[in-house]
Parts: sequence; C-alpha cells; structure tokens
Amino acid sequence: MKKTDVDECRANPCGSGALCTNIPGAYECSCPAGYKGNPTPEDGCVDIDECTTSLTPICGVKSNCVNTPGGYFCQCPSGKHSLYKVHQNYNSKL
Ligand SMILES: [Ca+2]
Repeated sequence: MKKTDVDECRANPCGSGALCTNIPGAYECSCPAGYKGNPTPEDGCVDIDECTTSLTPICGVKSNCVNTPGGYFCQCPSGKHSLYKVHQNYNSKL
C-alpha cells in the first residue's frame, strides 16, 4: 500500500532563516550556506559575519569587507566606484 507523504515544510516547522527539506515520512531543517546556528524554531539560523570571523583577510589590501545576509562583499574605499561581490551563496527570502 502506498502512503502519501506529507510535506511538513508547508507548515514552516524550522527556525528563523532555516531551510526545510521534505523527506519521506519526515523533514529536515538545516542552515543554508553562509549561515550558522541551530535550525530549530527555538534558535534559528543567523548570518555568519565573514568579515570578523575569518581567520585570514578575505578582502584585498585596502578594500573594505561588508557583511551581508548569507554572504559578504569587498568594496574599495569611498571614491572608488568598483564594487566587487565575491561571495554570495544564499539569496535570503526574508
Ligand atoms: Ca555574512
């Protein structure tokens, strides 16, 4: 007999910022790339501030690191126009 799987993700069972993956008979919560934390409703996922948590400089010399939700980018000091997005691995739906 074939059981119909329920998509538990439709009820948003995961925490803030977490991804829900429906699997047969269950579901999984996970934090997307660029986020850390516990994907449960009690906690939720939070953005990783790559600019302050990286052990090695992630931007070039004299460039500014700007943290963004799910990523970061490097920016030349004001006066320069170039804006170079180097890392954005998750487009938040929030
Ligand atoms: Ca970030």
